[in-house]
Amino acid sequence: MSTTMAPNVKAVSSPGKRTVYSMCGMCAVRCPMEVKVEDGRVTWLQGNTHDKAIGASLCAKGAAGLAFEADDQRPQTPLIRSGPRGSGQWRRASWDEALDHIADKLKDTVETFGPRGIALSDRGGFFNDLARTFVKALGSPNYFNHDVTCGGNVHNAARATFGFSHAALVPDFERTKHLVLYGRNIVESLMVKEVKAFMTAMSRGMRCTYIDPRASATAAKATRFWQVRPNSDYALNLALIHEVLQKEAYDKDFVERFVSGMDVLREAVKDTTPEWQEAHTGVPAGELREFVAEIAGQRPGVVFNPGWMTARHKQSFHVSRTALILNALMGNLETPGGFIIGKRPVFYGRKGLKPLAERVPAVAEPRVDGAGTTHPTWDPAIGALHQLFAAAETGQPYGIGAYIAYRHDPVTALPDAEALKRAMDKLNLIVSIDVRYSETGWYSDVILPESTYLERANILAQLPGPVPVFVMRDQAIAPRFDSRPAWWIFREILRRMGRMEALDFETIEEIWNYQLEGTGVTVDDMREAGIVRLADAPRLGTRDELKFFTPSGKIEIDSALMAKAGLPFLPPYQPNTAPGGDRFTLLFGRPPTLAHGQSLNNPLLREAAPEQRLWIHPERASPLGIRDGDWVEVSGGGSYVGRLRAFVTKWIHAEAVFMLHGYGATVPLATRALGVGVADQRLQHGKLYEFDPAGAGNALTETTVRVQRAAMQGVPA
Ligand SMILES: Nc1nc2c(c(=O)[nH]1)N[C@H]1C(S)=C(S)[C@@H](COP(=O)(O)OP(=O)(O)OC[C@H]3O[C@@H](n4cnc5c(=O)[nH]c(N)nc54)[C@H](O)[C@@H]3O)O[C@H]1N2
Ligand SMILES: Nc1nc2c(c(=O)[nH]1)N[C@H]1C(S)=C(S)[C@@H](COP(=O)(O)OP(=O)(O)OC[C@H]3O[C@@H](n4cnc5c(=O)[nH]c(N)nc54)[C@H](O)[C@@H]3O)O[C@H]1N2
Ligand code: SF4
Ligand SMILES: [Mo]
Repeated sequence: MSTTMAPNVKAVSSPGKRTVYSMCGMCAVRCPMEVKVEDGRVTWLQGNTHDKAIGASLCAKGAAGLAFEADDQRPQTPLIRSGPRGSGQWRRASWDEALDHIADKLKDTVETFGPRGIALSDRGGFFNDLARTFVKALGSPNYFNHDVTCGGNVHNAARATFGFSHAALVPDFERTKHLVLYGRNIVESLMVKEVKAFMTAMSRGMRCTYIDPRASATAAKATRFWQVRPNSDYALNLALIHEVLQKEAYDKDFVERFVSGMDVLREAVKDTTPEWQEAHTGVPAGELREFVAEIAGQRPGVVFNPGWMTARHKQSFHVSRTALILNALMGNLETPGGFIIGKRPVFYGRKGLKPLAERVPAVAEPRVDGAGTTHPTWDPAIGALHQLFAAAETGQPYGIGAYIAYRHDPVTALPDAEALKRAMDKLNLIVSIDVRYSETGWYSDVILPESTYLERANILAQLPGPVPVFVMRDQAIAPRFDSRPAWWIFREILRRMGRMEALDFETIEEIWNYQLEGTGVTVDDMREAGIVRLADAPRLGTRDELKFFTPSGKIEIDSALMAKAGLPFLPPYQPNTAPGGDRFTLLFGRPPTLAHGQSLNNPLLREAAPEQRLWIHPERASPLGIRDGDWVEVSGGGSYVGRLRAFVTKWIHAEAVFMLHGYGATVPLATRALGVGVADQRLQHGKLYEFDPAGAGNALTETTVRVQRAAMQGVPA
C-alpha cells in the first residue's frame, strides 16, 4: 500500500516574514506562543502577546526550542528494530514499510487477543481527543494517560468528592489572601502563567504557606515554611480539619448548602489534634493553631492547592481529598479570592469543539485495568497504566499484544525500568511515536518520528478556565527530516486496519473545520491570534448555579463512588517508619531548566542544567562519613546503583534524601545526556506494582534507598 504525500511538507517555506500562532512544545504545559518566521526559518520565539496572562514570556526551556529544532540527534526517519530489543540495532524504513509492519502486527494481535489486546498510552492533556479517537476506532477500550505517576490521585480524589477534576480549579490569584502549597514548587516546577500570577500576588502581599520536606525555591518565597516528614501531609490535614472545626473557622452557610457527610468528617478528626500530628509531621502544634487562627480571618480567600506531590504514596488519595475538603470548609469555591471553577462553553451560551471521538461508536469491552468498573474511583478516562503492564505480563484479566507509546516515555516515567521491561518483553509489538530518542523508544520495535511542534499542526484544543478558550498550534516551518504529524500517522494506521472513517481527513484544516462546526468560530479567526476566548470577561457563577457532578450534587465527604468501591471515607493515618542508619526515603523533583527526561540532551539546556546532587541532612551525613561535595552511591535494592555528589544541607528533612529527576539517560545516540547523572526512577525498585488502592497512583515517594560514601572519590575515568 502506498501512502498519500506527507501533509506537512507544504509551502511553509514561503519567502518573507510572518508570525505563526502556536503552542510551546518544550514541556507539557504548552504555553500559547508566537513564532516569528523569516524565509521558512524560525527566527524568534515568544509567548502569545494576545494572552495577557502570559504576555511575551517563555521559560528557559521554551526559549531553548530553537536549539531543539536545530538538533540532529533525533530520529529522522521511521526505524524498525533489527536486533534484540534495546540492543540499539535499527534499520531505516520508509513510512509505508513501517506503517505496513505495524498494521500486520496489530492484525496478529487482533486475531490472538481481539481488538482489546491493543493499548496506547499518551502524555495526556489538551489534544487527547486524537489518540482517544484512534484507540476507540480500533475497537479497544485501552487508552491510558500518564497520570499514575503524575496527578492521578489528586484527579481521582477530586472526581470522587466534587465530581470533576482538580484541573478545573483555578486559584483567583489576583484576590487570594493566603495560598497553601503542598510541595507545589510553583517557581521551579513552573507553568509560565501561574508563576507570573504567583509572583505578582506575593508582591501585593498574598501570604503563602509552603509544606515540603525540602526547602525548594518556593519555600524561599513563602511567608511560612513547614518542613514536614515525607508522606505525612495526611496527618497534617486531619489535624488542620480538627482545628478548623474546633474553632468554627469554616463557612457554615457554604457547608450547609453544598457539603454532604460532615458527620463522617467530625468523627474521623475527633482525636487528630494539633498535638497528635506533631509527632507525625514535625509541625509544632502551636504553629498549626496560629495558622488556623490566621486563615480564619482570611477565608474565603484561602486556597489549599494539593499540587501533584500529594499523589504519590499509598495514602496520597486521602491527602489530596482532605486538601480539597479544606477548600470546601473555607467556602472558597467559585468565590473571589478562592478557587474559580473552570467553565465549559455552555456557561457562556457557546458551543464547544466537536469531539473527534464522536465519530466512532462506543467500545463495549471492559478496560483491562478495571478503572471505572471493579475500581470505581479510578477514572476510566485516564486509566491505571501499571495495570496494563501487569496484564501484559500475566495475561489477566485478558492478554495484551500491542502497545503504542505516543508522546509518552514510560521507561522513564514509571518506576523500576527493569520490571517494566520484563512486562514489555511479553508484548508482540511496541511502537514509540516521539520527537526524540526516548528510553521507551530505544526499547521498542518501531520508532515513528513525529514532526516537532514547530514543524506540524495539531488538532485544536479547548481549555476550560474562568473563560474557556480555543487554542491553536499551527505549523511554522517545514519538517527538517522525514517525519509526520500525529493525526496523519494515526489515520494511516487506521487506513491499514480498515478503520479510516474516524480520521478520514486529508488536511489539518479539514479537521479544524470539523471541530469548529457550530461554534461560530472559523479557522481564520483562530489564525488571527492563535486563541479565541468564548466570552469577553469572566463571570463568577452564582450560588444557584454552583453544581457538583456527584450523585448527590454536593461535595461528597461521604463519597458515593468510594462507597461503591468499598473504600473507607477517611481512614486512619498510617505513618511510615522512619528509615535509619544508611537508609533514607528518596524524594525527587525538577529544576526550572529541564522537563522530565526530555531536555537534558538539548545543547542549551544541557549547559543550563544544574549538577544533580544528593541532598542529605548533616546529622545523617556525618555518621556515614559523607561531607558536602563527596561522591556517594545510592541503591534502591535492584542492580542499579547511582553515583553522584552529596549536597549536605539542613534544607532537606533528616529522614529523606532528594535528587532531581530527568538524569541518567542511556540512549547512546543522545550523546549529551548519555550517562549524565542518576535516574531516580531506576532506584524506585519494586514500585511498578505498588500503588495507592484508592487512586491507583504509584507509590514513588515511599522508596527507601541506601546511601554510602563512594570508595572511589572523583569522576570515574
Ligand atoms: N521517578 C520519577 N518518575 C516520574 C517523575 C519523577 O519526577 N520521578 N515525574 C512524573 C511526572 S510528574 C510526569 S508528568 C511523568 C512525565 O513523563 P511522561 O509522561 O513520559 O512525559 P514527558 O517526559 O513530558 O514526555 C514524554 C515523551 O513525549 C515526547 N514528546 C515531547 N514532545 C513531543 C511531541 O511533540 N510529539 C511526540 N510524539 N512526542 C513528544 C518526549 O520526547 C518524551 O519522550 O513522569 C513521572 N514519573
Ligand atoms: N521546570 C519544569 N516545570 C515543570 C515540569 C518539568 O518537568 N520541569 N513538569 C510539570 C509537571 S508534569 C508537573 S506534575 C509539575 C510538578 O510540580 P511540583 O509537584 O510542584 O514539582 P516537583 O518538583 O515534582 O516536586 C515538588 C516538591 O515536592 C516535594 N515533596 C516530596 N515529597 C513530599 C511530601 O510527602 N509532602 C510534601 N508536601 N512535599 C513533598 C519535593 O521535595 C519537591 O520539592 O511541574 C510541571 N512543571
Ligand atoms: S512552561 Fe516553558 S517549556 Fe513549558 S510550555 Fe511554557 S514556555 Fe514552554
Ligand atoms: Mo506531571
